[in-house]
Amino acid sequence: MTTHPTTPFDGQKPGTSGLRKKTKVFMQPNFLENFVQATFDAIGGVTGKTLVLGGDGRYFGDAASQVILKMAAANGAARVIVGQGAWLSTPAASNLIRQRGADGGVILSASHNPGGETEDFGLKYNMSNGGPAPEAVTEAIFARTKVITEFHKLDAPDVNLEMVGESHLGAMTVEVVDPVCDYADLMETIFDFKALRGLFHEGFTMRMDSMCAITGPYAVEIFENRLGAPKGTVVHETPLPDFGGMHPDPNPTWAHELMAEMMGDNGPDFGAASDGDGDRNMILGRGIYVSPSDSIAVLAANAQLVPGYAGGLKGVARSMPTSAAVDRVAAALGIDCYETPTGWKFFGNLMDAGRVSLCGEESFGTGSDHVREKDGLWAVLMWLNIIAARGQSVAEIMADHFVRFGRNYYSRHDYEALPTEQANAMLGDLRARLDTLKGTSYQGLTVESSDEFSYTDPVDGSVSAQQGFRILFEGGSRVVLRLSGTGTEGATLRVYLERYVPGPDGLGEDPQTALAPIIAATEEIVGISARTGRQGPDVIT
Ligand code: VG1
Ligand code: CO
Repeated sequence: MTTHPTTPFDGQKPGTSGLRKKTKVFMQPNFLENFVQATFDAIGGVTGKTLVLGGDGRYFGDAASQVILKMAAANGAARVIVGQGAWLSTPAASNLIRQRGADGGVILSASHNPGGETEDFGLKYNMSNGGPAPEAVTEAIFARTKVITEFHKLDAPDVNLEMVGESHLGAMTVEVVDPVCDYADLMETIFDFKALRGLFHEGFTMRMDSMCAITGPYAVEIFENRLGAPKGTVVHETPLPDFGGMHPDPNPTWAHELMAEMMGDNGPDFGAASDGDGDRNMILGRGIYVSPSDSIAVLAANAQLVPGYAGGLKGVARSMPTSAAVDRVAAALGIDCYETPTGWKFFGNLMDAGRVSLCGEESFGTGSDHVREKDGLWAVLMWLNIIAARGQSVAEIMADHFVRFGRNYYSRHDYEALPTEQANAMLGDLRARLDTLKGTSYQGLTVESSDEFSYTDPVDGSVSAQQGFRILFEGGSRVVLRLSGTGTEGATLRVYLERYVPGPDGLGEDPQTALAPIIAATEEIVGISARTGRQGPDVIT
């Protein structure tokens, strides 16, 4: 018997990046099975198809992999390529799908959300281009979860995923592969590994904090084994089911150990951290933090120094809440710059159509068309390659960049786990008043325009509405507000603040100070503290 009756679960709606729930929700009988079957059904079945499977090593990933393998077999899949130990970073999974010409892939991760039995789990389906399923597909999956009556699962013993090699599950081949090798090889085709080896040989120092998540094995292989950085360059390098209790979100709040080392006396030349599934990155120099919105701008401005982009960039794209720093670089380079909704799934069409080479999000996500996911270690290697080519420190590169392009002071304020109704009411009120804001002034700032962002994909014409509120002030400052689509508790309000200073004066301020008038104006307009009773944000990046 491979067909099992089931009944729908509420709330299996994929968010910004797949379905994320408390691990115990996923562990309920049939919850995972329903979602996987709905996914298979929504993509037209998996008969005869090849899939890639892997995840970030978090709790329940191995058990979930066994379920998915048995379901793929019962649904007629021809082959599933699995990372050894059910491990694959998100960018490595994207690469494997593309390299092996697979029909799609299942990534088991809740990314930057903590892991463990009492924390979060997640599942995401990627398409044959290696990128996250677009909205039309995630909506079809959700629709299917609401009417599901049965799923298919083979009754068979677990597959050994600890050893590289092939085995069979019914008529399906299970191919266990080294999760690191192909990805590391891909990096060698993009970057000047010889120059990077030279950099470390000359005594350049680096700290890479893998936060007990999936990038550890990749970072050790690339930086220590292939590039010759000293042992110990990578810390928290062993992926653990609960990430060792760390919150694998590479930002100053959660990567505080690394921050302390980089800001302290005698810190390394360069520092970086990555998230649970390896698609995010934080970049630091000795004594300096690089805002992710600035990072994508610097990478775009210097990309031609990197072998993989020596021919120039096709174009760039950023998510709407990301600062306009990269727009200025694109204008200087004479290339297109696209503005998309939050979430990497919106970049895929632009990359497939050959319109953009680099993409970035303010949330520590940068990547390029080498895969169809954002890629944390790729960003680290981009920075290293640029440092090697320019022979300058991170601080020097940043200072040069601001002098040349001006500075987009930027910060994101997160209010986590707000009561959902309260957050919805607050933004609902803002929506109702949005048209009346134009011309009104707050803290000396006059509203130039305000709207709710709606995106029309320039490649396939699909429309994604209600993607965040934008309030633009005269002089180029702005605030953006939206609710997170990756949280698992209540509602998380994200407030994105930006102010442009052309220079040459005023380029060295503290961002929170530079943004203080916009923060105060936002409070006057939206009343976040007044309505939620919160004194301030939970996380500032
Ligand atoms: C957040 C970020 C978004 C990112 C998404 C997935 O989404 O803001 O930029 O693409 O996480 O990243 P939200 O809806 O919570 O704001 V990952 O590394 O968690 O897959
Ligand atoms: Co991630």
